[in-house]
Amino acid sequence: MTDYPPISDQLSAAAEDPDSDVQDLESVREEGRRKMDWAAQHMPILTALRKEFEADRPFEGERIAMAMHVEAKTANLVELLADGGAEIAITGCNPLSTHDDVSAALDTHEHITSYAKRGVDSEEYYDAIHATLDLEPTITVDDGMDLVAAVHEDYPELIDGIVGGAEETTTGVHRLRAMDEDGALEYPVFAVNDTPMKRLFDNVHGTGESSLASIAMTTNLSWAGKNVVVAGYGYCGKGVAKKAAGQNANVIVTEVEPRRALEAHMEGYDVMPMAEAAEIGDVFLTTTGNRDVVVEEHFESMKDGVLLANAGHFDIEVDLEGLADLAVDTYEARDGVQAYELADGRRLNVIAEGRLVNLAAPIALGHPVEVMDQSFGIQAVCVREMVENGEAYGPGVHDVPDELDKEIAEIKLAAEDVEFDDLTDVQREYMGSWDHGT
Ligand code: RBV
Repeated sequence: MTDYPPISDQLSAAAEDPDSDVQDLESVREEGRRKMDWAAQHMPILTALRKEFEADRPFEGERIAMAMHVEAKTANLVELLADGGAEIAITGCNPLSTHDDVSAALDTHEHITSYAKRGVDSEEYYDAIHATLDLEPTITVDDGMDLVAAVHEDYPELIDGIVGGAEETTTGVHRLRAMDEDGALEYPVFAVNDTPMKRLFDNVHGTGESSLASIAMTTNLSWAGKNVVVAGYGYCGKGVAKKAAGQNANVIVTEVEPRRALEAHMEGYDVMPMAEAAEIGDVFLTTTGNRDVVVEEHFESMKDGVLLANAGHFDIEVDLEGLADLAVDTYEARDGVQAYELADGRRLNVIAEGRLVNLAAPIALGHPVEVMDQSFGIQAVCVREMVENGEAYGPGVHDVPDELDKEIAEIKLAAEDVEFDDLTDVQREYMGSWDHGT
């Protein structure tokens, strides 16, 4: 058992401290609820699933531990699962992405305990992860795999009671697959990230729009005419590049994978090594999921005033330790912007401490509501599938059944009043045959 307190206790204690600017808990919760209601108004998929889950109560008796970005859209997913019968303990999956008011609003629900708090240090972050596991979950829902890691490393005795899990993001799926290859993953986990309904929308449009919006709002700077260096041309990089080009930036892509480099080239972007891009870039945005993408040799050739931001999962894509070593001075240039001044006077500006810029910047709101409705719709039906058919899946990473992905697409199309065609019997037979040649 851990004794890490839920957000309500943390905020109540803070509100009593005369030096703190935390308001009374009731007002904080009301603001959180207001944000949730706004998001819910634009989440037709979760709204449709709510009707189903409230009627069927598919999660009755289940205990779900979750580590996700605790903000308004995620909160609607959490309540959906709770109102479908589950008992839930949730914490953040990034030290800076939690909205405390939303976390507090969630924590009022009879069947939800939220430990998420913004600005926690590394020890508190992991204490909160462990606190969710006190629930002895039957299901885990992760964004980045920190929960699965904590279960396997610190609480292996829980594994027998866990039916399965679901993973939200590219980096989490990547880590899970590495774990699976090592034979170390001991329960089934759905790769939610890899479904078309998630990755083609959330990773591309969500990351693109929200990263650029966060940077613009944090800096009050324009994209037009800037050289924007996008590191990595995966789904997230594609979105960032496309949206930056749409804002009249000159997009430069760096890649390590030849086909992706070629794809970016054929899309009309400049492709070059980071060492060259470093000399001409105005904004650097990493989306690789790897580490040490922008490092000392690059800092040394950058222009004065550049912006450095990360839209990949962890804060290791820009080598901040190396940058700190190089700097003669650092200071907060704006809320959410740390300036590193080098010996020759150049200032390199790091946004949101090199953490997920679309979620961790002070004014960040995460991906747009509509794309998270899709991603969380998949999460919800994956949890339902694990509860209903978990025994059909052995330990390891599993693709989400295509039928579930299509179910979410159909709910969304119906909500948007979009009708689409169906194959005729003749067409269906033709597509299944091999003997109709020229
Ligand atoms: N993401 N969540 C939000 N709740 O506002 N925004 C983005 C939100 C998820 C997204 O699905 C991505 O895969 C993951 O965050 C990266 O941590």
